[in-house]
Amino acid sequence: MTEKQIEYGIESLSLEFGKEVVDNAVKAVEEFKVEVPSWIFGKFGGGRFGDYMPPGFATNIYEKLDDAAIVNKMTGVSEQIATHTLWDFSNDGMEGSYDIAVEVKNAAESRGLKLGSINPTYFLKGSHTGSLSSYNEKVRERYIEQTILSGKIAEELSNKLLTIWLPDGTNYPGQSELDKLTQNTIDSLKIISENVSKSVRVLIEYKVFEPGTYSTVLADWGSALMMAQSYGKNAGVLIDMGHHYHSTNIEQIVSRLINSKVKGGFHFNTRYAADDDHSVEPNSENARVFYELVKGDVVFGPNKWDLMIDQCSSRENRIQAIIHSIDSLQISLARALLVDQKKLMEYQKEDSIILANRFFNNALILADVRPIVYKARHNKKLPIDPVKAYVQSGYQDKIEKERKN
Ligand code: LRH
Ligand code: MN
Repeated sequence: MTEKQIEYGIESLSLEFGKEVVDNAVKAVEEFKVEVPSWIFGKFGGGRFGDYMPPGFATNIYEKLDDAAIVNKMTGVSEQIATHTLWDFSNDGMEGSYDIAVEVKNAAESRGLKLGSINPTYFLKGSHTGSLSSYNEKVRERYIEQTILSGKIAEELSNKLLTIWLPDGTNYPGQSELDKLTQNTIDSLKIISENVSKSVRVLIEYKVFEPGTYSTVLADWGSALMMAQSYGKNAGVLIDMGHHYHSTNIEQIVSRLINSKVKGGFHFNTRYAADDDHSVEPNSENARVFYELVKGDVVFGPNKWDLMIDQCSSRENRIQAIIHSIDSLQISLARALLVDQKKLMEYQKEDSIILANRFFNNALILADVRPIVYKARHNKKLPIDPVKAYVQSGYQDKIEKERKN
């Protein structure tokens, strides 16, 4: 889109939605930040179809930081990077190391990045009987230790955010007592909360199934909220877009948590089948989610939610995929900011259902907000189309030559 087209687009949107509303949306897109995961750039679990990796993938945390740095250079919004303790701060995938975390923090900062959420790793070797819920006391102790270390890293080396996702669950009825798994988890989290600084925010992530099939200890927002409340005031709930049954109204979960002033966070991605972790799509569901985040005033400011991307799908070019996700989130934010909430409320009060729905979708689905996103980038002297700019940057050729993989 040329500068002229962007100006025409802004003018047309201003005529329809109001100049102040559009200017405010441009400003919001300029200020928007989102965290990217280290694990999108490198090798992760193979699966039934072998472990194909696109050429040039990162082979260690330092190459992952190089890739995150080019994403931040192209988008200007992703200086914060999420890490996984046994993937990024460990030599053997069994024990996390504070000293390695210090090295990684320094390496991140030398690339204009900073450490974000710290994810203890509860799903590598030794987690087959579960982690914080395991019947095996030794196993629970090991994961409690790793979580306390991760809490120390979050407190002293990153943005004081610890995000906990447990793969814990069962595959057969009778395999484990369901209440015992819940109580073991509550007891483990209690020990953790007594040994991790209260200055550290803790977000509990739920997932409806996988790897557990018959049961999952943290299967829905309710079970995550229960654990957060038993952990303490500095805990909340982390919503991953791919962790729900189809037809689950995710934006309603967001509105409930905001309404109850529960601390929250997001792992954005897209799924078509199950927990696919694909690149974020600029679809109507994400626009409706951002409408609740904007209306709840948790995108910016003191009650800000922690907004992160969590994707790791195998076939596509990873760096293009994460830049595409950032673009889709900026588009979803701009759409949500075009909704005139006062006018919408008028339709709702007069019970004009279709008029309200059409008015809502006019902003969230039909409005072409690309001029708003492009103008924000232009104002920050950033590439108008960061995916295309990345392709033209020559970085991909460079890493494919250097990394020979
Ligand atoms: C679990 C999950 C969790 C991460 C992992 C990489 O499916 O969403 O957030 O720890 O992916
Ligand atoms: Mn996730």
